Amino acid sequence: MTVQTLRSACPLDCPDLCSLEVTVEDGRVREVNGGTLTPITDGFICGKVRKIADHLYGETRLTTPLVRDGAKGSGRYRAASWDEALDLVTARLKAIVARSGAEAILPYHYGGSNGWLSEGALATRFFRRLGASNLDRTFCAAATTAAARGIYGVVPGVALEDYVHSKLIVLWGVNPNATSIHLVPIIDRAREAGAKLIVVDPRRTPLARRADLHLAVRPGTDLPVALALIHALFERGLADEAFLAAHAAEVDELRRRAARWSLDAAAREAGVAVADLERFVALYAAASPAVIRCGWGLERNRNGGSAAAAVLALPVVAGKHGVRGGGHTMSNGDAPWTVSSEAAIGAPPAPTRTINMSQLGRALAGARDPRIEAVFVYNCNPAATAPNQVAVRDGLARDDVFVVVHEQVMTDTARLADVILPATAFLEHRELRRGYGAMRMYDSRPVARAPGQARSNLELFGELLRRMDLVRPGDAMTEDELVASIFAASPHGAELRAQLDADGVARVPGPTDRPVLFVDVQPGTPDRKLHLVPEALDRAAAATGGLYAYQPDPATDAFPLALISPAISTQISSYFGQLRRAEVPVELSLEDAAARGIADGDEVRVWNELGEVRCAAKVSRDLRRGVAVLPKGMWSHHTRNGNTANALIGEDVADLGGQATYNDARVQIARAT
Ligand SMILES: Nc1nc2c(c(=O)[nH]1)N[C@H]1C(S)=C(S)[C@@H](COP(=O)(O)OP(=O)(O)OC[C@H]3O[C@@H](n4cnc5c(=O)[nH]c(N)nc54)[C@H](O)[C@@H]3O)O[C@H]1N2
Ligand SMILES: Nc1nc2c(c(=O)[nH]1)N[C@H]1C(S)=C(S)[C@@H](COP(=O)(O)OP(=O)(O)OC[C@H]3O[C@@H](n4cnc5c(=O)[nH]c(N)nc54)[C@H](O)[C@@H]3O)O[C@H]1N2
Ligand code: SF4
Ligand SMILES: [Mo]
Repeated sequence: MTVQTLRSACPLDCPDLCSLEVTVEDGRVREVNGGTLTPITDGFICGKVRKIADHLYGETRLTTPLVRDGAKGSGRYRAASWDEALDLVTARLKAIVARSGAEAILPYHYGGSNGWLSEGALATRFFRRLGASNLDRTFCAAATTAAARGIYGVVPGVALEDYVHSKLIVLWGVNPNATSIHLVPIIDRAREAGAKLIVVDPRRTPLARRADLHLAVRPGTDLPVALALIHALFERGLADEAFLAAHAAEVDELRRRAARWSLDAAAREAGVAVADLERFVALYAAASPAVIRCGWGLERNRNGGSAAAAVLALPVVAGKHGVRGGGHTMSNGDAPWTVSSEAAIGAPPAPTRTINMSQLGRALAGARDPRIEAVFVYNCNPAATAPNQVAVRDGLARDDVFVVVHEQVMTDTARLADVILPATAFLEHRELRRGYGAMRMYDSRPVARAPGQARSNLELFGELLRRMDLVRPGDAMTEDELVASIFAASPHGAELRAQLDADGVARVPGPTDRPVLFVDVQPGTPDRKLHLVPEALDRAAAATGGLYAYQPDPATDAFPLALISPAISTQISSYFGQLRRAEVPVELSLEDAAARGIADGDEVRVWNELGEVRCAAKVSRDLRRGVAVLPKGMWSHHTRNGNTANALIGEDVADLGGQATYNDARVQIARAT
């Protein structure tokens, strides 16, 4: 028996990018603990990854290819060899290409793994060379990324470690207790040193409970709130005019558009006290360093792109950048690294049609030209995570849609597949990964043996490239070749490689690992200015009246409650959902429960024109009136009728980025009779 403790890093879709110490016994993971190579990890990790052996070796783990052996969705499969399964897959794909063209094939993938090797390398090359439809990846961060890039270009935000230096921390639509746990002790330390905390969130989150100011805004009203704060800063002489004159563009245009919103009007629209908005202005104007951690909760509604832009414009207007611990943090994923997998993929995207992943139900139902005849799913669980769940499941269950799912465990989506291919998990394959919160990079070698015949994305798509005759001379195919080609294409590749080899971790290139905007780095826009009303965003939002135009609350008498679906601490989106046996309740406020005669534990129906969820009710003191909560990432076994929040969420997208609007459903709730 050999027991070893090996280093790895966590590539899950979480900002913290923890360094890990993995104890392995005869190739099996026994224990996972936090390492210290990522400073914020500091030896401590979340329960999900600490207990990942339950996922790796649980009863739902897929260990062999499976071919459907019964009606679609019946869950009846027979084991097959890889050869048999891949013969079947390639024969079907070739037949579709011959009959209808490759655009009838839709690759479908999102956040399963955030690493370059399993996310974007050979799979992307395979579908590009095939000429398949292109997928617009809009589940997450599409609106916030558009907003952040438009204003700042590609720049790193305030490093999470630097929040200790902040005198005011604003958490806007973000819940670090669940989604970025290592930020919580940093905020605590800042507060011990006297920092104030403001939370903008419809729910009383754990940090909202402890905040100096909690703005419990109605979902979707961040835009008027942020614009009113901007207007007040300008009007009261609290804007940093000298900074704006030197470093910003379209200042007067923002001033003009923000002037539509007084604090009074915004307070009314958001359902908060005007005195609280007054306090926000006073606290924010007075404090430096002041940082806004912009999260993802505020982007997932019809106003989400403009809302994120207005929130990200606040530190520009108030002149908060240029000091350590001051400014904004959005995603730190791309800026500091100058690394992408594009070079390793090898060929530019074929000019094929693009399908928005958040409109899969519509795409499968519609008479598209060509009709979608195959969906190839990897790193994704759309039956649980895509909007318009009933349509998505119906579409995937069609007999005339060939569905392939490459997965680690038997998910709701895998159950709808014609062919299921078993996937390795991180710890079982190599991964090259940089953080989108913590600014670190890892090249993690496999530390454990995959059970059964599971294969990595790289092995699978390498084999498919070969079988479909899509390999070209000089292609990087192996892990080593791909990693080498990724670094070869980056101006900092050699430096990063050297750090990884020497220290097992890479810090951002340059003189500091925590770059400060206007000190160590300049805005990433072509003219190095901060654009407050970027023309491209204004054009992109033209259909909804341009950037910063507000779309009012879509509530109706029939569907008066706003349903939001925040993250929970025990899963990453739907990942690990098989380990949760408990049902999920819908949470509603005391007032809304009382008005409907609903008590804790009652079975209720939650419904709108798209679908219905049956589950228990939980009456919550942490919710404001008019807001209901069903968490994201639930599986069919978590409710009484198999539907989850996404059965109530439509396919209309936000004003920017084609972003899914997960926090924008309107529903009614009643006791089930
Ligand atoms: N444990 C855990 N960690 C995760 C994830 C997970 O599922 N579980 N998911 C990962 C992923 S994929 C992502 S994208 C990030 C997400 O990280 P977060 O942005 O922190 O996640 P959410 O819970 O989606 O949203 C944050 C908060 O926004 C609030 N909110 C909802 N609607 C609105 C609104 O209209 N305005 C405002 N101001 N707030 C609103 C919600 O109540 C919630 O508390 O976390 C990552 N980390
Ligand atoms: N109602 C509602 N729904 C939401 C959201 C919301 O706020 N509300 N948020 C959305 C957000 S923020 C996101 S990011 C999406 C995420 O939605 P998805 O992209 O569907 O992500 P996960 O739910 O994490 O599922 C990823 C799957 O990939 C598998 N996987 C992991 N690693 C690998 C690998 O190396 N290879 C292969 N082949 N598979 C792998 C995992 O087993 C898991 O089943 O969900 C969205 N869905
Ligand atoms: S999911 Fe996040 S907190 Fe948990 S180990 Fe991974 S990076 Fe760390
Ligand atoms: Mo996400």
